[in-house]
Amino acid sequence: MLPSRLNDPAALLGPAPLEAMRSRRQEWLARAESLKPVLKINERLPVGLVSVVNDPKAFQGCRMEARGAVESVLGKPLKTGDSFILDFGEHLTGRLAFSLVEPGEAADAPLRLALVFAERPCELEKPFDPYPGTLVRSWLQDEVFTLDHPLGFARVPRRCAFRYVKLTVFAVRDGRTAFEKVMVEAQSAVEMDEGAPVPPGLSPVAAAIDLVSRRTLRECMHTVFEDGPKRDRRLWLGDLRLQALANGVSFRRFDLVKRCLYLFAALPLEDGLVSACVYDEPRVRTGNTRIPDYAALFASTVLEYIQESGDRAIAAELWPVAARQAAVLLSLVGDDGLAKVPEKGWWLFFDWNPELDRQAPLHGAILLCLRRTAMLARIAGVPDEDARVYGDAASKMEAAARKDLYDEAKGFFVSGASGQVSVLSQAWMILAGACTPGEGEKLLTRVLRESGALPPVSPYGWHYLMEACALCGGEAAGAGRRIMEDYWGGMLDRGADTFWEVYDPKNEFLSPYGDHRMNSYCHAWSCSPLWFIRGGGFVR
Ligand code: RAM
Repeated sequence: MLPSRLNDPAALLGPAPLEAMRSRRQEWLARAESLKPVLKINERLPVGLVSVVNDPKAFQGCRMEARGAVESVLGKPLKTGDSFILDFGEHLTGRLAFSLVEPGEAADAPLRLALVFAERPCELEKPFDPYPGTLVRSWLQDEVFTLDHPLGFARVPRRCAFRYVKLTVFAVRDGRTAFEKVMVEAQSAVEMDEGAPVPPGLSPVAAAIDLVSRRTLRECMHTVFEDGPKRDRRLWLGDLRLQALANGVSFRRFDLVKRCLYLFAALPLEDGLVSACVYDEPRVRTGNTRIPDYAALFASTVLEYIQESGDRAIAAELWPVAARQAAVLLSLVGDDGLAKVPEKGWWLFFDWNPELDRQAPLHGAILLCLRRTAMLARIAGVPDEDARVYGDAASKMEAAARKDLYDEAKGFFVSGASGQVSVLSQAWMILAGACTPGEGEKLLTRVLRESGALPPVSPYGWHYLMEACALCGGEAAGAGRRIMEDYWGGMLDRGADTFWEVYDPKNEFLSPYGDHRMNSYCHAWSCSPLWFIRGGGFVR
């Protein structure tokens, strides 16, 4: 049995944390504002012309083929119907701009251009419409841009994320205007070579994954850590934790991590749970989303930030937020010490695999949260008698996990009424300390051989398996390295120059949104191999 007050968030440490959060909101917002980075803008030029070709052997059935030098379209008088695709050589985030000249007589009529920006060839393979997806169509990056006076410098207003851009001349006074130069004003809070140098002695595959992870992270670092620069362009706590880990061993821009922590602290939901996401544009505000497994990561993210940056003062400052997360999350734990999947009002994420039973992962996430909260309490200077509740609650949940969620016959942690065996149930239980690293090592090596164990489908899900592997060490660490090389290396083999939101080697068209073109092909949470390569210690 849990001590009864642990089941009652209002009773746990009283209302003080919530009141402290409310009273400090303005101060935290002001601190976040003072840490807003000035973005670095670099002009980037296209490296060639390409066209999309259908190829059943290529990923998603299409690929780019080179079509000559950019110079062949520069200076050439434009005609209605002209169309070409520029390749910028790597994923960029920013605004397309160009300068136009008059090759002969004055350009006396507007230039109307159709633009399609693409992270991957699939976005240019066929028209976006009819659009079958479930997310709003406007995330797809097509624009019509009309320039009244097609002479001199012009900039497309929308910030886009892309490697390729298709330009089609809808209408122009034929022959009166020409592109002199087409460029991207690429933006990020960081430059590629900033921060820690690439460690020497990496294997070729680790070096390639390191580079693409770093580029993925750079592309997601703007005035906040965004989840994806194409979509949703917002700060999510689950993504932030992995970005912050990768940032700690690469760009080391701790100001941006701190800014994001303040934003989450200042913009919670009514009951003090941190919102799973917050918006930064056009002004900061809460995203109103309850994801327990994200809120459970708040204390971990603060702790890891302290470990990397040495900024211990933030522990006491953000302590009320961490305390409040533990209190609200404990409302999901029954008297028997087991986490219960709430019926409504919450979104349990963990991965994009809809078949995942989330009860055991939820149990692990809350247990991990309690342990990290107890650690943070020590740094924050919380008196032992107040901090003890977290350790006590963790012990109860650990015992309940071993008693009721471990299936001796199957030899795995199981989840929900169906007793599902999944990769993620093992990973979260191990990370939460529901078993020893030695037991975890055996569990992981077995679950990876078990064909019936449900796998994740996103780099986010696979990250937590790799983190469990790194924690257990031994054979599991080797398995972690192979997962990284196969899964992230698999994206590289399929032409990734940034890592993706979703990747299922068995289903190239998988999308949580009903259209693979809506997937984000430069996605924050997939940058975490950088952390394993540079800090996790198992991938040299
Ligand atoms: C989507 C994004 C984001 C993720 C949430 C849960 O909106 O992919 O990265 O954190 O879902």
